[in-house]
Amino acid sequence: LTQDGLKKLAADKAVDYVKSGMVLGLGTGSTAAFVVDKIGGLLKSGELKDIIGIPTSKRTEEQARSLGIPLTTLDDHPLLDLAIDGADEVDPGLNLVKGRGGALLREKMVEAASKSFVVVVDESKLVSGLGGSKLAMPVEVVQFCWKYNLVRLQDMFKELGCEAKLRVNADGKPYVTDNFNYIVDLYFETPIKDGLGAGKEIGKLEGVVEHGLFLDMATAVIIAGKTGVEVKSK
Ligand code: DER
Repeated sequence: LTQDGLKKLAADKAVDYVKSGMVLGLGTGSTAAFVVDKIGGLLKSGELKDIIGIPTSKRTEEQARSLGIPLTTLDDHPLLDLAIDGADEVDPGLNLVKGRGGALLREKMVEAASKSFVVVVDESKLVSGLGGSKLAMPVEVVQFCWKYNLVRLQDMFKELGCEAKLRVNADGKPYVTDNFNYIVDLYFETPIKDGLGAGKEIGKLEGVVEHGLFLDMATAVIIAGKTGVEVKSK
């Protein structure tokens, strides 16, 4: 099975948790896109009814709209039944790194407002410690003096061999999130030991809007691997 095949397998399993009448958080990224596709199909076939979705990004909103999934917002539905989304890293305690797709702020707002939050990943996302993939741990920062905050973030984690980079588009211009902010990506040599502490410290920095550590938020993680699909829950 290709990685996409595994993502689709995890996505299909997650949709079993969706019941008619639910208010759903719709995730962002390639795995979440399979979930949104499947929900659209079940609504069309009538197997699912009375679903209303809250998208976690403009691109998920567009995908959901094109599938005819009725949409709402946190303003009108501050409590959701279930959110389903992908992740970039999953540690043994089901803590996550998310945000490489740039949607971390809206994802965290929606997923924190959901009674259940089911994560869908292929086995390549499993890590022993957060930051362990040596890939980006994103932090959303205001555009104003973004460099000042990039330096403060890099210094904060210098013992972990952290390197901070402003996320840019292919044309070299800064990536701008749906919320008109920038993203500073943190790359760690050594994984983060105390995720809770790290999250708290990052959150204290004035001008930092949100970070990609989703700690103690997932209620279940669906992992698709060579040997099949496994569900890990809290
Ligand atoms: O950016 C995000 O948070 C995405 O959900 C990401 O974590 C997973 O994206 P993928 O399913 O395309 O790997």
